[in-house]
Amino acid sequence: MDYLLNAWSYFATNILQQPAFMIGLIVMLGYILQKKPWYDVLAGVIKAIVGYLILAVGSSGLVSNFRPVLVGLKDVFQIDAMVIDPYFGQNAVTAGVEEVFGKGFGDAMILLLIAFIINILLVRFNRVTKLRALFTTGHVQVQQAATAYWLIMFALPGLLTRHAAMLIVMAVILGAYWAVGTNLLIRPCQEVTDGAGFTLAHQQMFGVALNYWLAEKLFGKKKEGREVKKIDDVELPGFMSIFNENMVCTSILMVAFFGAILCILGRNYLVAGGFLKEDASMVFYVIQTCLYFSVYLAILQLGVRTFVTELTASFQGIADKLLPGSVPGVDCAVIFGFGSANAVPLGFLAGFLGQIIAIAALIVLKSPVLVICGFVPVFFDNATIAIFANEKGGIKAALILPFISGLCQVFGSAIIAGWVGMAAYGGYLGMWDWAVVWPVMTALMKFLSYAGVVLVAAGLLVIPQLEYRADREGYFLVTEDYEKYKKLKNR
Ligand code: ASC
Repeated sequence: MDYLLNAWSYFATNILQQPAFMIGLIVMLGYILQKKPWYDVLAGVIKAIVGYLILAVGSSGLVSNFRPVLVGLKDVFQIDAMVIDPYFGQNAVTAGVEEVFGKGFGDAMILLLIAFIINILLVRFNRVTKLRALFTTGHVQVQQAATAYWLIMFALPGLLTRHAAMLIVMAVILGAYWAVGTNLLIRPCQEVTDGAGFTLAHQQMFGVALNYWLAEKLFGKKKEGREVKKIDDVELPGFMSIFNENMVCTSILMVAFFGAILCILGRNYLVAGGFLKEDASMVFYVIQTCLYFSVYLAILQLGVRTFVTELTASFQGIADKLLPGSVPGVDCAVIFGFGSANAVPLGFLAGFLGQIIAIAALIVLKSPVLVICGFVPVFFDNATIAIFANEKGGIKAALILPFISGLCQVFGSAIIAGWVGMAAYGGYLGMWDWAVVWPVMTALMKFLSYAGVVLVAAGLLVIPQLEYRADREGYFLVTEDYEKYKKLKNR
């Protein structure tokens, strides 16, 4: 038994939680199942791992460059607030779970394993479950397992003494959330990428699905046949046309907006915090810091290009032999390599504005829980939502929907983290699904107890059934043969 546990823990820490190696393993398995020669397998695995590591350099560069700036607002204005950010959320769980529930953090990792197995089983039996996607984004799974662990213990205190039952309930809910959320985004991803063959496995899956639908309903093609104006259709006149180029647009917007925040933080703060050298020029520091945004974004997109083709080509082996009709779910940043590149900075800034207004409202209303924007929700959620919203509803949707999402992230997180007691430990996950969907699920379980658990699990699992019923012909075709699917839909 010990031997098995050690092997599992080695696999979990080094592969399952490290998306680069997880993707490498999937590519290896996929190509071996396709009986490719060993050197093709090796080359594919290397490109997949290196590509993913490049993506990670881009995304963690963005986070480490901008997170201190946002968190600094808390110090400068001396507000006692929690930060909405997955890493702060995870720290809060590690710091508080023992004190609040008398339980260690170790179980959260066993939860991760069981939930992952449930995801695989749900996809294996997809003719019944109608679920087609595997969640592969390990670092996000760790953060989610930790938060779900807290939320469900809070909702069902009766389970605290029944260890096995507790883990099973948690794993069923989390595994169903992974399988249903990734599945919801299969068609939107196929449409935005023109059939690249992946879906997103991240923290705003329900948020993207809802906003994609809203974008079409509220901003989509009108009956009169008026075309939707997408971001790339906007022809800017005169000097403004430089904004049509993504790198220029991103850089100018960031210097204007983040530059303003850096100036509000002030030279003294930046020097004391070790960000700026005593004798360095503030002007050039601000310009350089803001331009790094474009740098990391470019790196991130290079990473996406490097690994996505390997992943989706090799996954065919898994879809043919092990999990028929399935697709891999990947990090939301992968979508930044598709759709309109300018949706990324625009969605981010619109969401940021929404968050700032929501935070101001919390302060004015004297909310007992105050919130500070975390970079990860404000950027990765809202930029992703904007790409999808732009596809269906054009530029208006790409600005308005992320703005509303910013409000949801702050208000939703303040309510749930205050209620379950995580705010006291300084952080909450804060991404869209965890600010909107999980609070609703937690409330159902808290108020209805076990009936709530059944309701939540059934509510999740019925979603793919409804999707299937809405489009029996196209449902499996959209992953199995996208060109045929397009013909069927007359695109
Ligand atoms: C998250 C998280 C990150 C980012 C990254 C985006 O939720 O924990 O590090 O988003 O996955 O690429």
